[in-house]
Amino acid sequence: MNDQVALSPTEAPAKPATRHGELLAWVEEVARLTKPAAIRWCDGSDAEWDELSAMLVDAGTLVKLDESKRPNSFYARSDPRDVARVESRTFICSEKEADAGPTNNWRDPVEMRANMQNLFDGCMAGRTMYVVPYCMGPLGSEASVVGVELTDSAYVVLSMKLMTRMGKPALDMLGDDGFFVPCVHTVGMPLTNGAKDVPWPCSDEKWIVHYPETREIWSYGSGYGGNALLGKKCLALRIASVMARDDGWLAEHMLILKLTAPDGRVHYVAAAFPSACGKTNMAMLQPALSGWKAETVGDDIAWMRFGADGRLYAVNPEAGFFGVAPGTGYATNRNAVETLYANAIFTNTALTADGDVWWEGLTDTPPAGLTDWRGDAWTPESGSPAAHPNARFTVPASQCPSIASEWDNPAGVPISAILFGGRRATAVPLVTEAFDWQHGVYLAANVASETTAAAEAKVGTLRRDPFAMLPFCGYAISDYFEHWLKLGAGKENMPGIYLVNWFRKGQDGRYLWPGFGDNIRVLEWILDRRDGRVEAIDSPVGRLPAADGINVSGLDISAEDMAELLLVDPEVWEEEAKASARDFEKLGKVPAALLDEQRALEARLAG
Ligand code: GTP
Ligand code: SPV
Ligand code: MN
Repeated sequence: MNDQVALSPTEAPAKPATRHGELLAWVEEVARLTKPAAIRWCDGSDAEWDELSAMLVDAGTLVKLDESKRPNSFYARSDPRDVARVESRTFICSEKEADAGPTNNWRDPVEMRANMQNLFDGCMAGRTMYVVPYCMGPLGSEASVVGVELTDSAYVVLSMKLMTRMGKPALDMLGDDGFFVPCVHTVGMPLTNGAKDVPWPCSDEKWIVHYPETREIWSYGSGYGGNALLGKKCLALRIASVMARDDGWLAEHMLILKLTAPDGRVHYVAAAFPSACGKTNMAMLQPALSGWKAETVGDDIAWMRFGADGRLYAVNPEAGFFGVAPGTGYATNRNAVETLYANAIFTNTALTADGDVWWEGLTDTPPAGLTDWRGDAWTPESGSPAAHPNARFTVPASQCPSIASEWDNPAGVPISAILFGGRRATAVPLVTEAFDWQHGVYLAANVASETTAAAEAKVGTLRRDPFAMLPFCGYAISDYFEHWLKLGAGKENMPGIYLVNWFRKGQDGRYLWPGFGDNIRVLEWILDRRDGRVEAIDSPVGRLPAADGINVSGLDISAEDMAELLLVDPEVWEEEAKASARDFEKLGKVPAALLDEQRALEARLAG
């Protein structure tokens, strides 16, 4: 029998396939508030996907791509005002303001709840409320977390099917009384009095609201990924980071990569770079050095816990990739392009005349007859990009040609090295090894990056983004530093910590490092360090490769460029250290150990 029901709440009782009393009561309560025309329990089946995608094609939300070119794939154009995460509208509503810390927007939870009650009253009128059970992490694993998202967006339902373990298996895992994170999402455009729908409903008013203590999420007004797919940044990072603090683990904005050396040594690394700074690319890296093999475990989020052997093991809680499209091509990321052969949703790319998608960087020359992300005819003379810079693809991870066989293993993979990085045109060397765990935490706390199109703010200005978690830490960042310090203190088997920078530029404004597949050269050095096979040179900021430490065989790079990539300029670093000290003051009560590191850096620079 089919478990799906599409019934008006006023009609015969809906028949959800669960006897979870708390869940049933909560769904009813939210329906009473939001007043949808119907409730539908999603089972995650292919039949459900077919039905909802056909419905969205009829509604004009999705365009079906040419079945012979890209089977079972769809294209969406968002409202131009709904293209990225809205950090200014993201709130952490902890009971105490100090627990949200100075880098999060805080509101009193009591006031916020009242505000949400008003805002959500009748917000789903004329729409279906979908009940979307999903699991972050492998099904059946004790370390996984079940969420249930109530949403009035079928686009969100389809995206959740690609990005998570969604539907019946998640509901089954929940049982009759399991824990789940309640997540309520609306596009914030009720269809009252028979109002006509639009292809991409959303609201000018946006609220992305988290209650960390009670592990709840409410999201209003946006259909964009990070604002609307609540399992991702809201649950797997903001709420999970709080759970991780409470229970002694880590929820991080990190890719997970498996590397096999030519001699068969296997290492796993995790890497945190801010949004649109290269995680997906590194997760799918195609090694430029022969003999190396790279496989993908995760591209955006890592949950890390200690194993019985005292090592840190990482799990990718997601089941799909929500990746930046522009810049993704055969030359930079062949694995991503090949992952996208079918069963994908593309949002805000350009559409080709023959029913396929295109974006800057997919091919060198754009095909003729493109329609841009705004829906206008586009030519290279149009003066603006055909794809929005934050255009994204959504696709199952299992389709990736480089996916590692252990990618959905509940035990996770043991991490040898953790990399941090950002877009730094100046100052920061290609790679720096932390002296020890505490120094590594200091380096990570000082990650800064030139901003990208993944969030609403201006692109290209340098901002401090500790651990690449600034927009995603669900509690006070100073407490988060403390958590990291404690977690590694006195432990022998901790991963090494490395600061990397693929984005250093020369005087002439060009990137000094080729990046992408050539990043294996840096990874080789890092893993050789882990295996005690290569020396490093102490500098005031950390340990660096020797002048000839990075394997550049087969690479066309001048000795001058290489020297500049590894340069630690004392004058520049005097300024860097001052900036770090200034920024620490903005981060709340930074742990004493990091202030010690700050003074130690200043002392080494004064030398
Ligand atoms: P989120 O999904 O927003 O968290 O981003 P991400 O960190 O996964 O970023 P992604 O890998 O999608 O990279 C975004 C942009 O960085 C793309 O335009 C890439 O072309 C560019 N990029 C990635 N790796 C490199 C690199 O090694 N060198 C240079 N120069 N650019 C890179
Ligand atoms: C990011 O912005 O870091 C992303 C995309 O990975 S989103 O899920 O929208 O946050
Ligand atoms: Mn991300």
